[in-house]
This record gives sequence, C-alpha cells and structure tokens, in this order.
Amino acid sequence: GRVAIIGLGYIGLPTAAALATRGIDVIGVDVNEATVAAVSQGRVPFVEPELSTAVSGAVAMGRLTATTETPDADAYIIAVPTPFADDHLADLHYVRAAVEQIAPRLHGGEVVILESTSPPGTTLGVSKWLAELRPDLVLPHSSEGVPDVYVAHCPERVLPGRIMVEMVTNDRVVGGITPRCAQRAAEIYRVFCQGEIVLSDAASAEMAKLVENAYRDVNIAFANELSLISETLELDVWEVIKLANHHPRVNVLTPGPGVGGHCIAVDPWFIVGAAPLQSPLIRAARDVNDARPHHVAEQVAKKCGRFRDPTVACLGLAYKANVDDLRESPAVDIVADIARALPGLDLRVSEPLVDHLPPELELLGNVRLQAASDAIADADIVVLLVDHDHFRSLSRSRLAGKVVYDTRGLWR
Ligand code: SAJ
Repeated sequence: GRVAIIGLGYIGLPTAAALATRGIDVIGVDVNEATVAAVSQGRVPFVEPELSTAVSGAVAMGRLTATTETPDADAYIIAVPTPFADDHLADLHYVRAAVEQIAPRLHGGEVVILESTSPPGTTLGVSKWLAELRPDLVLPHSSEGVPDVYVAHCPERVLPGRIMVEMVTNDRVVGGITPRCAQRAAEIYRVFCQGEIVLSDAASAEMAKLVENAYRDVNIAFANELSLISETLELDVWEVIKLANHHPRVNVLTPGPGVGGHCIAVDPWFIVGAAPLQSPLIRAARDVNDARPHHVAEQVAKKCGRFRDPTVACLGLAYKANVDDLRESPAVDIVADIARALPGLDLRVSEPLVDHLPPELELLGNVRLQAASDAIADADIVVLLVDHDHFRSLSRSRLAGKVVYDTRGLWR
C-alpha cells in the first residue's frame, strides 16, 4: 500500500522515513515548496540525529517522494501543526485544510489518521468533515452501514533529539472512531513500532496525549515554584531537590528559565479550553512556567545594578539542551527582555548550535553572538540559560571572579 503523510515537519518527516526505510511507498506532502524540494533531494531541513541518513536512504531507494499535491493513497497520516489561537483554543485550520485535500482522493477502504496533537473531539470532527465533503462514502460515526473510510487518532510522543529512537521504541496509543478503525490504523504503526500498540477510542487517545504533556508541565511548574520559594528563603533549590529526591517515591523535576518548545507550553491549554472550570491546577502551572523568563531577566537586571558598565554573557538560546531549535525558547525571550530593559548594556550571547541570531534579537541592535569562551572572557556576569553539553565541558576556571547565574544548575 501507499501512505501519504501530510506535513513534513518534526513528526511527519521522521514518520515518513520510518515507513519508507521499511519498504512502504511513502509520499510526503507539504505546502512549503522549499521543504518539498529538500526532501525530494534526500535532504532534511532541520537538525535531528539519524534522520538525515534515513531520509537520504529512503529517497535513494525510491521509497520516499515529496510533493505539494495530496496524491491518491491507501492511508493518509495528518501531521500538521495545531498551534493555539490568542484565546488559547486550538487553531485547527491546518487540519481542516489537510482534510479538504484528502476528501476528493478517497474511493473507500482508506485509513485516515490524525497524528497532530488535538483537543478531545477533533478526530470525530475530521470524520464529520469527511462525511460532509464526501456524502457518497459511509464514515464510521454514522450509525447505518459499515464504514468504508477508517478514521483514527494516533498521537506522536517522541522527544526532539531522540525522535528516530523513540519513534521505534515508545509504546503507541491508537484511538479509533470505531474499534475497527483503530485496528486498521494500528497495522500501519506495526511496520516500524516495536513498542506496545494500545488500542482505544479516539477521544481517550486525544486526551491521553494532552495529559502526558500537562503532567510534565505541572511537574516542571512545581520545580520552578520551589526555585522561587528557595530564593525567598535563601536556600539552594538544587540542594533541596537533591535531598528530597532521595525519597523512594519522590522525583522532583529540574527548575529552569521557563518551558519552551511547541508542545508542553501549548497542549495543557487544550485541556483548560475543554474544561475551564475544572482545571485550575493545570492553568496555574502554565502561569508559573510562563512567568519564569521575565523573572530570570529581572534577576539579571538586578545583578547588573551592582556594576557601572557591566558586560553580560548569556549562554544558550535553544529551547532545551542539545537541540538547535530556537522557536518558543525561553532563553530567546530572556535575552530580548534584558536587551530591552537595559538598552545600553553590552550583551553577548553564545549558542554553539546556530550560526546567526534569530531576527527578534538581531533587531534589538545591542546583542552580539560570540563563541562561549570569548563571551565569558569579557563578561562581568555570566548567565547560563541552556544546559548544552558544550557548556558543561567549559573549564570552570574561566568563570573565576565573575557573577554566575546558573538557571539550569549545570555547574553545581
Ligand atoms: N524542562 C525544564 N525542567 C525539566 C524538564 C524540562 O525546565 O525538568 C523544560 C525544557 O528545558 C524545555 C521544556 O521544559 O524548555 C520542554 O522540554 P521537554 O524535554 O520536557 O519536552 P519536549 O517539549 O522537547 O517534548 C515533549 C515530550 N513530552 C513528555 O515528555 C511528556 C515528548 O515526549 C513529546 O512527544 C513532545 O513534548 C510533543 O511533541 O508533544
């Protein structure tokens, strides 16, 4: 069979590569022509370990092709973004656009899988959209007749930086609009997934994915709140957490400069949106984590007050350790916040995984990208924002005599 994957981003492209390298014919579809051109030549437009080899191999074998037009296929996997709108509700227009592209291609017998993280009810909505667009087909939610298009939700749960490993080894939840839909969708994931494939209904699968990320968000918020409390009580939060974690049933996560990425800072809002009155804890966690970047920037400004003309080095811009992804990164927000609050400040930034500043920092004029050793050498204040391995291995003697603000506890 042929599988079409709509959306060649951080999830769609690895999934395409995983299927194609195991002998399935895969057609990748993306609205971005540059992405389609890159993939067609076997290139990956972003950094993810082991993905390049898989994509170039699959393209060379003729198993993976890319196009801007949704083709005829036996199965469709929708892996488009589901960002949030200003009101924190999910913006489903990319999903809707994918469904509109798929609908005219259906003949009956196909599987349509939504992989994008979505609020509960979205997969049922996809099925209903397909039914509206193709009244000649029987969709699974209609009570009469055996469905001839199988709609399911199969959320991804891979960790950026480990996608190619986790895509194969993680357990996978497949939620169908009907049990038969789940079974049909599961057949596709059996091609490359070595973890357990757990069948369920679509709405439970949607909610489970949101719960996974909200769970992590709430736990990071707990660690971040402990960091604030410890500052007030003049305690070392890293010491406190280390001691508490010696308890056999306690595992406090790591405080940091904020929660970035496109998932953990977004998905909890879909739960809050679905049940606002019942989710005060999840909402509070979001607020605690969202307040972190400004708090860190304020602390840096305070430390600057102790110098006449301070030079500040900020280490790291990525949203987390050892990835080159600067989108939704608290580190970028912190640098921008400091630069705006102290326009005359000499602000050096080091990010070993990128070779130019993101536009929002470039615009500010007083931020310079430098190698970590140069930035530190000139600095009065060193702010560690990302726990990249590169910074871990820096010689500690370089920091002697400087004010050090380690937001990740990397140099404890
Ligand atoms: N962070 C902390 N302290 C911690 C852990 C993380 O401050 O103890 C910060 C990170 O620095 C980063 C943010 O939280 O800014 C999120 O990082 P992450 O590594 O926790 O997660 P993501 O966003 O890279 O990937 C998550 C994963 N979800 C869970 O672990 C429950 C991944 O498995 C999902 O597939 C992914 O979201 C997704 O796409 O939903």
